[in-house]
Amino acid sequence: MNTHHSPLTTHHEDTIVALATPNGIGAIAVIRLSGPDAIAIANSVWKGKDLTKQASHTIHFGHIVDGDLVLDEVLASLFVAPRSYTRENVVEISCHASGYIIESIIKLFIKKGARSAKPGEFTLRAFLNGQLDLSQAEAVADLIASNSKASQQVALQQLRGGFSTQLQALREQLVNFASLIELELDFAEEDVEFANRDQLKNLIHEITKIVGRLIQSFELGNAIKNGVNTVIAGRPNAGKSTLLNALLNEERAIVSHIPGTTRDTIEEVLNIQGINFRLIDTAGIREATDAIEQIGVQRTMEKISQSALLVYVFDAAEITTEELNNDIESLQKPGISMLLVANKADLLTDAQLTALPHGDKLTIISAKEKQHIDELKQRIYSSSIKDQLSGDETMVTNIRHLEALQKTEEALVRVLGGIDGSITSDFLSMDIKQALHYLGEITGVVTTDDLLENIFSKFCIGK
Ligand SMILES: Nc1nc2c(ncn2[C@@H]2O[C@H](COP(=O)(O)OP(=O)(O)OP(=O)(O)O)[C@@H](O)[C@H]2O)c(=O)[nH]1
Ligand SMILES: [Mg+2]
Repeated sequence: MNTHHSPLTTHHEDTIVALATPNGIGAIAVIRLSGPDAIAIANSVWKGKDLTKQASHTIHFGHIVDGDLVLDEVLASLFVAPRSYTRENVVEISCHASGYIIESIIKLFIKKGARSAKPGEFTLRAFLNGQLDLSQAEAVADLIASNSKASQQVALQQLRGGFSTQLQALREQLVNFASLIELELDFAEEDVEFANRDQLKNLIHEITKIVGRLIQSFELGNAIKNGVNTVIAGRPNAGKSTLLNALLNEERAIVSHIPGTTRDTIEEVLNIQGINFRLIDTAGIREATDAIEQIGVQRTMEKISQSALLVYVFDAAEITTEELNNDIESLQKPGISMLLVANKADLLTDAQLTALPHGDKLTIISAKEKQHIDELKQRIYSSSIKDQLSGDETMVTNIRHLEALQKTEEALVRVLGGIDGSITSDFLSMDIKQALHYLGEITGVVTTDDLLENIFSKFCIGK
C-alpha cells in the first residue's frame, strides 16, 4: 500500500521551521525553513539583498528584523527546490546562538506563516519527495546517533544507499518473474508456462542466499550500532571491580578486600577496535548476607540473562576445581558466550599457574597488576565479533529491516516449495508478491502511516 496521499503527507504546502543545532548557548545556531514559502518568509523579515532573486546554493549576509527592531546579524544559505535536502525551497539561517535570539527568529517566521516542524519532518519530506528511500532516511538517524567509528561507517554506507541498491536489484528481478507468472494466469486455460521454473528456482535460490547473508549480518550490525552487553560476574572478592577499572583504565568502581563491596550494577562503555562494549560490573554471587545484597545478586542474574557476553572472573588462588566447575555450569546459558578469567595470577606459584586449565576460553590475568589486560580485551572482541569487519560490506543494523528480511525469506521458501510441489501459478504468484511486499517495506516502496510515524517520531526536531 502506497500512502502518498495520507494524512501524514497532506501538509506539503506548509513551510516548516525548526532549530537544526542543539539547544543551548553556542557560537552559532542554524534555523531551518523548508517549504514552498521558505524563501519568501525569510525575505519578509530580511534586511539585505532580495533573497527571492538570488541563485540557489548561495550565502548572503544580512539582518533579521522585526519591524524596526534588528534581531541579529546572520547568514542565510539558499537552496532552491528541488536542489535541497527536502527537495523543497530551503533557507538556513545561521544566527548567534542565544536562546533569546533563536526563539525570537523562530517566532517571527511562524508569525510570517511557517509552522513548527515535527520531529524528523525534514527527513520525512526528503523521503516523500524521493530524495532518500526509507532505509536511507533511517540511516540519517543512525548517523546522528553513531558514537564509534564502526557505527558511523555502517550508517554512512546505508545512507549512501548500499543496502537499498542491493535490495532494489533483487526486487526488480523478482518483479520480472512475478509479471511473467501473472501472464500465465491470463492464459490459465491453455496451461502454458512463460516463467521458466528452473530459472525461477535459480533466482529464488540466489535471492535467498543474499537475504540469508543480510539476516546473518544483523548480529554484527546490531553489535556495531548498539554495542555489546558484557557482564562481569563471579564470586565476591574475585576482583571484578578491579578488572572493570583495569579495562577502563580508570578508578571507576570501589574496590575493597571486603566481600560484597559492589552491591549495585555499574555500567561503563569500553571501545575495543571500534566496537562499543557495555561493561557491567555486578555484585558477587553468593548466598546474600542481607536484604540489599540479595537484591544486588538478583540484579546480577538479571544482567547476565540480558547480556551477549559473560566474563566470569574467579580468584585463582582461592577457588577449588569443584567450585569452579559448579559456577561455570550454573552460569552457562544458551545465547550467551562465556569467557573465563583466572584473576590474581600475581599470587600464584608457577606450579599453581601451570595447573590451571588452559585453552582459548581462559585468560589468566592480574587485574591489580594490570597483567594480560590487553589479551583479555582482544578475546572480548573476538568472542563477539566473529566476522571480519570490512568497510564495504552491506550490514543490517535495524530490527525493522531484520524482520522484513525474515518474512521475505519465509515467503521465498514457500515459493521454492511451491515450484517443487508444482502448485498453480496463482499461489506461486501470491508468495512472490509477499516476498516483494516485505522487500519493499525496507526501502519504503511499501509504507503505511503507522510505519512512517513510528520511524520519524524517533528523530530529533530539526532533522
Ligand atoms: N593480589 C591481587 N589482588 C587483587 C587482584 N584483583 C583484585 N584484588 C584484590 O581483591 C580484593 C577484591 O577486589 P574487588 O575488585 O573489590 O573484588 P570484587 O569481585 O569486585 O568483589 P565484590 O564487589 O565484593 O563482589 C581487593 O582487595 C583487591 O585489591 C589481583 O589481580 N591480584
Ligand atoms: Mg566489586
